[in-house]
Amino acid sequence: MAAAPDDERFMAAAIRLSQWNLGRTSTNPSVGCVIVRDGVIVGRGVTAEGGRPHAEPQALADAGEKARGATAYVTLEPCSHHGKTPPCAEALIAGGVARVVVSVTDPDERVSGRGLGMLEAAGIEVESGVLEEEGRKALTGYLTRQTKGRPQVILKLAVSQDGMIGREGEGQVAITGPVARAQVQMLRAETDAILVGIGTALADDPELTVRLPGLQQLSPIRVILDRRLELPLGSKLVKTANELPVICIAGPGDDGALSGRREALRAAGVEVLQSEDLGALLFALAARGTSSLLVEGGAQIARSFLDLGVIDEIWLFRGDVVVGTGGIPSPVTPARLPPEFVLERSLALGPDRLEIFRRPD
Ligand code: AOF
Ligand code: ZN
Repeated sequence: MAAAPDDERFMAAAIRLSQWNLGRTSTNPSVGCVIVRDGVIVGRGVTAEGGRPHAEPQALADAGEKARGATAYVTLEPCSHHGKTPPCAEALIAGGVARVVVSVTDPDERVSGRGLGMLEAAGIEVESGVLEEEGRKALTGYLTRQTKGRPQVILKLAVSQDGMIGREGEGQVAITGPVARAQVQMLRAETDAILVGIGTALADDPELTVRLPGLQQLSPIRVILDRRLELPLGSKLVKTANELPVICIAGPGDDGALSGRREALRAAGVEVLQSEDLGALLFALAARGTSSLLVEGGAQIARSFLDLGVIDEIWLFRGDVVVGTGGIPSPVTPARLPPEFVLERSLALGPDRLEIFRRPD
């Protein structure tokens, strides 16, 4: 049965609301819930920062007595388990809602189908799959970690007019302007972790934080692929490691040769992990609750992730400048894009342009 237009309209509102806390609820997904009575939204809730309380009890509290007989729209199936909070399905039952409309069922094995089952058993009318495609997009990080055991991976590249990402032997080359750079900071704020290779860390001495006013506390954890543990103790990354986690990923084996470096980095507050390969690294990051990973540099690393087939989205910032001689070619340009990716969004950012490509599931 096709969803009623009103159901889609209110689910769209719940999905928009869910974006409010994207990047702030890890390891929990950011879920949105609106409660509707006689065609009017009477309660709103979104998963709180840090993941709890969940969306539904907040929307119910917001609606108060008006929740009785109302319809709740939730982007993810209400939970049925006694975790760190009581089940949301129970809260909806106790709140007296007559109908629950869900976008995406929860793959978490403690919930999966049971949340809907509890509601139905209590005589509540239940519908799921409303605006499912949009709902899935809004929950991509969480769903990828639950179903694939790895974070959602976003590759960000800034490419000049002549298809370059920088210049050989130089640190940061300005490819895009301030509006595009602010957009990159927004993207960082919405992701759990950011990754660069040691080459980029050495050449640029980056901080990899969010510096937009008011959003500084949303900086992702920083992961450096640093096979031989070369990250300098004087780098900005190491100097800020006590305020915001930095994880250096050493290559496999060779314990003896690296032990001095490892101890020095650890003493400076850097976490050092060893990983066999990128697949194992992604698995380890997911196991510690990372739902989304932003891969920012450089070309070699972008290629390795692309070759492994684990890039879910490519954010291609197309700059206005020409790099010319000595340029480092981008592994991805609009003309040289892995064929499975489709353009999802294209927007102007001052003189530059952002194109977002997605690999369909
Ligand atoms: C909901 N509403 O807003 C969210 C849900 O560790 P806990 O007890 O907080 O449970 C985490 C699980 O709760 C998570 O894996 C997912 O299944 C669900 N998240 N559920 O009903 C929400 N954020
Ligand atoms: Zn819940």
